[in-house]
Amino acid sequence: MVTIKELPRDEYIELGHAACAGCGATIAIRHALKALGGNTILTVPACCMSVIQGLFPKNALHLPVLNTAFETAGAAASGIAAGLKFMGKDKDINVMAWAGDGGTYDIGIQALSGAAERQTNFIYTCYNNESYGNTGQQRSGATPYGAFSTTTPIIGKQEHRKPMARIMAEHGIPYTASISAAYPRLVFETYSKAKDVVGTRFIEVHAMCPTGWRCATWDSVKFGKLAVETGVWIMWEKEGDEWRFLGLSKRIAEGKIKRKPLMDYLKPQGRFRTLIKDPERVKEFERGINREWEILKKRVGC
Ligand SMILES: Cc1ncc(C[n+]2csc(CCOP(=O)(O)OP(=O)(O)O)c2C)c(N)n1
Ligand code: SF4
Repeated sequence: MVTIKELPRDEYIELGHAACAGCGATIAIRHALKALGGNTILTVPACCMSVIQGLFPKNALHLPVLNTAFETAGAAASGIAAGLKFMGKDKDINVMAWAGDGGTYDIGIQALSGAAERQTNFIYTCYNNESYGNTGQQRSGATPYGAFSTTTPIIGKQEHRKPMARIMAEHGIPYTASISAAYPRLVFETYSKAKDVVGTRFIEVHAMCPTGWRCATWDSVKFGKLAVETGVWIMWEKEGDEWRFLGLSKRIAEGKIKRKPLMDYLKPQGRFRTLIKDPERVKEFERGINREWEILKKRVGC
């Protein structure tokens, strides 16, 4: 694993961006861009990242950015990739779509799935803060079972989240990863690897969002890590036909460490305030997580 000292000093997102304190998406893009470098064109659909960039004419990103409509990240990135190919520049310039979970799991899945099926040459990042953050924390297909949002019943979401990264892996694309912004060195390594792959690459980054998760900004990284330590968020990659667990999730899968108690993660977050009062619903939350572990273990072959 790369050491902190070995990380490139180049910064492509400047201080003074407009994210909330403790925003995981910002940690993730900082380290993803350190890996991809300056020869990168970004496309960003409507989401927190459209705001994080700053207000025109200022921009915290040192890269060309095509800000686009909510549902179009996959289509916009396909257009940029086609243009670069026509100009013979597709080998020198990375194309990356950077979209939220609403723009990926829900409204953007059609354009993304089409682009993946065509094996379009680009990286698609879904930074998953588990709600529609930019418009005030509405529920998305990524919001966990039992979490409160402004469009769920007071007792929280009634459905389990969609396994988006697994759905993308099953498209047969050459690279898929599920990682967390709480581990920036792994973010850097994942994008360094994805950079050299040709074709559609899908990376989902679990992105801590203290505003939506209703937790302390200074504990943001702690909660990102707790999601992995309790097994709620699973880190893995699929390279070619090979599935692998990553980081701490690998050690959990191999039985080298035990998952921390689920309540360590749920209890301090305001969005789970009503869920934790109902033991049956906590069990249902856990059932959903265990189901995903079992499916992934079969894919990995352990
Ligand atoms: C067609 C359409 N519907 C609704 C909106 C309003 N809108 C802008 S950003 C956003 C939420 C984006 O959520 P997500 O993709 O999860 O990213 P986040 O804001 O959480 O970063 C919505 C609903 C829009 N721009 N276009
Ligand atoms: S609402 Fe969440 S994802 Fe959006 S800028 Fe704030 S912390 Fe980041």
